[in-house]
Amino acid sequence: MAEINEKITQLVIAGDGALLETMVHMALDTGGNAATILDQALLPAMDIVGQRMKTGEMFIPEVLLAAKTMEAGLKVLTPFLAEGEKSNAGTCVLGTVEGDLHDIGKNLVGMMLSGSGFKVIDLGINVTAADFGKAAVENNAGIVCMSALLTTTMPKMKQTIDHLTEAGLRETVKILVGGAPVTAEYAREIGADGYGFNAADAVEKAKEFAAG
Ligand code: B1M
Repeated sequence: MAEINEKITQLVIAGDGALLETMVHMALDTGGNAATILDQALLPAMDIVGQRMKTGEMFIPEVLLAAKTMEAGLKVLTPFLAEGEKSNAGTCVLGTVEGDLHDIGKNLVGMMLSGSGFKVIDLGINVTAADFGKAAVENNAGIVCMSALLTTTMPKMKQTIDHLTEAGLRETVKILVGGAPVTAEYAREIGADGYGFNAADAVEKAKEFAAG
């Protein structure tokens, strides 16, 4: 299994979506666990891509291709990852904050929340504070979930929380934040109700909120 995982990692980095899908199917067919394939093959690939991006070994078009390939792998894994209980746990409004186009982690969070019985209103990327607020009201959401991947866009989380406070929504809406540069300490500082280290942790926090 370690060999297949390593091959999957290399295919994401190389941006070979077709072969990657075949390999992920093969990994599942030979008894591989979806969460393990995610943790040990797909996520490490994006870490390597990130390092190479930083050192200038990979350029944006190559990173984009790797990201698309990662998404193709995630699509294959989705039905296996999201097979949690199907209760109606409540409604979450989810999005990547304004100015930020990264959506792989946010999509993963959405998928796992759905799989755990939450109704997920996914607003996509580059979501403004006003749009988070509007969607929370329109959907009577109990949780607003924000993702940020850039240090430069993290302050948009605070801006959104301020907006929700001004709109009088802070009594009824819990706020959950996450993303690679975000920490539990930062979440506390900006007045969020919770921080998710990863998608599974985000679901745990959302369940705690729903339980009251
Ligand atoms: Co960008 N990028 N990128 N990028 N990119 C990073 C984030 C970076 C760390 C790379 C690097 O330099 N090492 C760096 C940020 C540096 C910083 O801010 N300190 C960076 C940069 C600089 C940029 C640009 C500025 C590059 C440029 O144009 N010069 C640019 C910005 C564009 C913009 O957003 N305005 C840019 C662009 C892009 C692409 C478009 C090419 C592409 C995104 C494609 C896409 O998302 N569809 C991309 C990618 C792919 C990355 C890396 C390589 C991978 C991100 C990823 O998908 N990881 C990334 C390096 C890295 O993170 N290692 C990088 C996999 C994903 C599953 O993890 O999103 O962290 P992640 O989600 C995790 C947790 O964080 C958590 O759960 C998930 C795991 O289960 N989580 C939550 C996420 N959201 C959550 C919400 C929650 C709870 C948990 O509750 C609500």
